[in-house]
Amino acid sequence: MRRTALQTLAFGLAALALPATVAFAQGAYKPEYKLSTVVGPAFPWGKGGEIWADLVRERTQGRINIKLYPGASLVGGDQTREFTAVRQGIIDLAIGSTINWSPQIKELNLYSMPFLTQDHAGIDALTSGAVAQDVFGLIEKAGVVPLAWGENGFREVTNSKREIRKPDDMKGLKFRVVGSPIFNDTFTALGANPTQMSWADAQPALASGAVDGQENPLHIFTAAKLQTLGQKYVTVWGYLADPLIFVVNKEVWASWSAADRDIVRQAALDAGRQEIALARKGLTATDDAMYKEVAALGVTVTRLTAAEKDAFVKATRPVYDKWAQQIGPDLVKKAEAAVAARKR
Ligand code: X2X
Repeated sequence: MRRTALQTLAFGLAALALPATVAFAQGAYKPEYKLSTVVGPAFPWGKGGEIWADLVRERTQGRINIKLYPGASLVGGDQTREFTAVRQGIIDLAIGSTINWSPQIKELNLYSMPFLTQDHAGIDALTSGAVAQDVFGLIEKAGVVPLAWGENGFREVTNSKREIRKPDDMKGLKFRVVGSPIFNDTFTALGANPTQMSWADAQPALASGAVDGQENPLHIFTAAKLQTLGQKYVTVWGYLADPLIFVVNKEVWASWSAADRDIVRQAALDAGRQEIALARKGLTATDDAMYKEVAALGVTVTRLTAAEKDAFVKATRPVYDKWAQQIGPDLVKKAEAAVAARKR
């Protein structure tokens, strides 16, 4: 029996649909996708993770179900192993600090160069345009899909012993620092004794007095209640702010439909914007409520004059120059130009 034109068309369509079905089976969606962050939703960073997960769940009608794993718990709290775990697929998605991923991508140390920029406009200049494009290119080359930027925030130095106004005040103090060697260099240049440990280990070390101080954004200070761990002195020196990067494992990314990938990317951009606003709340020229909030906890908050800050800039300049070579002079020059041209 001869087929009608309509039957031929229907047969053809069914045949076309077949490879699509196979492709769908290959890219089967998991019931749950694991999202890693270092801190939870009580902090802007973790809140950003919650917002991202919620937006994706809503906009995909539950097709993509993201669960937040704070405390870098998927890598046993060792935040410096997070990036590798994303690459390997142990972690599906992450919002990671440039500091924590620097051991794998040395160029991310750019954001840890002391006093490269000291204001939000400068950070915006380093997370957009040519610099951001280079950095995302490096992350992609390392085998992970970068989607959007967030921000941990300007990191201020705190301790239990005394007010810090000049580099000399740091002499002999023990500081917990994060997992990239540039922090050892910076604190050593200032005459302090740095010791590297994870955030999970930092809190007991502060509580027991094994270390005298640490450095972190004030939103981390208040949410983690560092004043209850003996931290009585905060110096606002704004020597660097670690941006956060929203990423997805490559295979997971490839397993999603193009429409779902668009949703996940847009949700990361939206969550990133909201997260940055939370991270800057109370820390701007027009709203400095956060400094008062910290002072109200009985903490001495020291805001340096430009001349006082300059002493720290000078003392850390050799570290800056050394790391500019390691990071790559071209990228550093691009970053300096972007900061100089920033819109204020
Ligand atoms: O460990 C820290 O200090 C923290 C929470 O700020 C980071 O993960 C970079």
